[in-house]
Amino acid sequence: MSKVALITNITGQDGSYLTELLLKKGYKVHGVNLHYTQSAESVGEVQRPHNPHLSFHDCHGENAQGLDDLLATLRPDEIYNLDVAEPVIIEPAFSEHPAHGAGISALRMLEAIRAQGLEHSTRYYHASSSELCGLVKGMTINEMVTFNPPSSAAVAQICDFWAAVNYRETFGMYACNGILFNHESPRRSENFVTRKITRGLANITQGLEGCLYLGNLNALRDWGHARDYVKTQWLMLQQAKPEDFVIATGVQYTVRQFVTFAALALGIKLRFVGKGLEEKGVIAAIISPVAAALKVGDVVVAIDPRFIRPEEISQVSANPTKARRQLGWVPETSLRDLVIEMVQADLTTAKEAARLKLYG
Ligand code: GDR
Repeated sequence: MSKVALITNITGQDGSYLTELLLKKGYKVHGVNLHYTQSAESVGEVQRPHNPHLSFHDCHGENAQGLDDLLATLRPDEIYNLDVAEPVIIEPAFSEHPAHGAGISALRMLEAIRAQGLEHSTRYYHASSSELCGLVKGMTINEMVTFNPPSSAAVAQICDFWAAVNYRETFGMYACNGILFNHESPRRSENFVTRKITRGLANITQGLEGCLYLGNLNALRDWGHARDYVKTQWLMLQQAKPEDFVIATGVQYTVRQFVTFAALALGIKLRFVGKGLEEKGVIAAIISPVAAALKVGDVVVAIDPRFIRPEEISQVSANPTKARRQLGWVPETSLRDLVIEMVQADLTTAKEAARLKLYG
């Protein structure tokens, strides 16, 4: 008998990769979007509704009865709640909206599991993130960290995190949290800096944009590939007992380094000149014909203060030892390969857009 999995936010980046992983493992996968706030593109296998092992359900989190009915019908072996409050604090005015109802959906899901008498048969995964750790400056994050949420969305995520812990300890449920550090891919939304960079630079090489405007180039992040990270979500539900895990590569890079790697993947050697708001990324050499539209000395990266966050989490490093030891997980994709994959995907799109512009 195939196992049955229910995935919330199935059309997001992680939902789509997790769906592909579970389908390969022979699961029957059911998708539901509890909120419709996420703008991430619908991708991969999730775009192919004809797959007989993949079904979609329309069930808003606010409609608790709908969720109860769904669980009663499906009786899923595993639930992956990827319905996270996304902060995306680019400008302060945007920082409030993502918190709406985020914590409630975790509690509703856990309560719905109990209401259907599934608390000892259904395993529950919750997608927490390093955003919870917030402004823990100069410290390495492991599973023992004290949270310090830096945004309303992170406060909502804390509610989700403790809901899973509480139901595990109070009702003996198999519920666990993955504290995932930044994980990216060609399916990442452009609200995040990695995709903004790869798409922006790819567009620049094709003459579709002139300059990429960014915020804090010194910000440090631990970036992994989303495809690698969803494997840990599955692994967490296959253990003898439920626990929470920090998932990261353990290595940090600056935004400036990510830009440099992305430019190199497009055949451009960048040189950064100037300081603070005046810093610019200038083309020092063109080493591949991809960037033929450009010339040495062109400014392709500049700072726009609107993208500088009022409070920056810049020094949070991760310790993923527990995941390596207990889950046997190590990230398979290097940052270099992640950057190349993202750049190649965006370059293909940019070339097509440039062709349409030329002939369309
Ligand atoms: P983050 O991701 O906030 O870490 O949250 P994001 O890619 O948005 O920012 C990473 C760093 O880049 C700096 N930055 C910019 N960021 C954006 N978005 N746009 C810019 O122009 C820009 N310029 C510089 C930011 O200041 C920041 O330091 C992600 C999300 O997935 C969260 O949900 C998750 O909790 C954490 O990762 C782990």
